[in-house]
Amino acid sequence: MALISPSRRLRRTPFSDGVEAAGVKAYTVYNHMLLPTVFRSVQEDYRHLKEAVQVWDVACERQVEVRGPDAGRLVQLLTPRDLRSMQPGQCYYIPIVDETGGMLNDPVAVKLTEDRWWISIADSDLLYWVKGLAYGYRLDVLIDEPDVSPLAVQGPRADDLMAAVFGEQVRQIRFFRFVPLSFQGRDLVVARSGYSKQGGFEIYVEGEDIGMPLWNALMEAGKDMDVHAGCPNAIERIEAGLLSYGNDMTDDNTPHECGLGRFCNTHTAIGCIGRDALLRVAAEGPVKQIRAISIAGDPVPACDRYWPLLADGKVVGRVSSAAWSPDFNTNVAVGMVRMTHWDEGNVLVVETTDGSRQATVHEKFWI
Ligand code: THG
Repeated sequence: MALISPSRRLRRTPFSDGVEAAGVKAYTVYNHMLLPTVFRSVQEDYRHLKEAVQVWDVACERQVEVRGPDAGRLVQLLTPRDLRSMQPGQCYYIPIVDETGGMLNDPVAVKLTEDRWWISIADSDLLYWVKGLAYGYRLDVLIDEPDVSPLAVQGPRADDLMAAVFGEQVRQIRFFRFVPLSFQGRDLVVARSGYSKQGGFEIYVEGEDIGMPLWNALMEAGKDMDVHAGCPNAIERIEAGLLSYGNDMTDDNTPHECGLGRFCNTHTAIGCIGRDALLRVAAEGPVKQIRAISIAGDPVPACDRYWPLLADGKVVGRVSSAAWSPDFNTNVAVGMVRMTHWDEGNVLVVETTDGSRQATVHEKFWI
């Protein structure tokens, strides 16, 4: 593919200088911002992520900050996940739906205090929907995109690296919890979370001026831990079944179709905009759903359009993401499959960009 022209619209991040110095080889665009996709090669990055520790510029996971007395009420309008038991210091993965139950985003919600939340968004312009609801419902809230840029530290040695920079207390942080920790005299939110299954943290870097100082401190402290710049890895995230909004699902899909029913409490999520629509679809159950798919043969090309899934020559689904997995010695993929063909072991045909292959449906992802 040709190169993408840089411009101001395609935003740099507080860590871009470090990313470039580390030899980034490719970017994608996410929330109108640069997101690295390759450093050494996708396969070398994958191996290193599973064996060492990486620092990821995920500043493109922008925050929608909701602040004010109606903040909690507004966040509950957005999601069918019941937020009543959520405490300050917790993060929740929340599907966000429109009035039809269609997915608008699948962010991580960060509850800072009762009346201050961050919604750490996937790739869609959620800010406008949130602002529109606040205005339409005349809520007492302020909504903006603050100067907050997540930096992820992921991999089996993440605890050691984070302890070297932030102190031993990082080891006590529980999954999807956060604590404020000091770096150069500034308190930063540090959560145990991240877009991989290798373990690690996300630092919500508040103030772009400390972006490079923190990046450099992590690289320096990690010298004897084989630290390297990394990024969300296409292979690992498919093995893990971590979904990518805009790729694997859109506003055409309900959370149930996405396999996110476990993050919905639609009966008790009073206020949720899509509640009535979701109660109807949840009663019937979805007729298609996200599945892990293995694709036979040599490594497949990048999946940059839907690949039809066929049974007896008829379309019964589509593949939306795929990659060669060195650890499982097969192509791993994410697909949406009709109910008639979604059972474990079902054998289908996938029409990839370079020809038809055998595809097998699985009920569980690989890791
Ligand atoms: N971290 C933060 N913001 C984000 C992402 C992130 N914004 C964009 C994108 N990623 C949002 N999508 C996801 C998808 C999956 C998860 C988090 C964000 C995730 N899922 C785990 C799982 O499904 O196993 C755990 C969910 C849970 O148990 O609550 O982590 O990565 N800040």
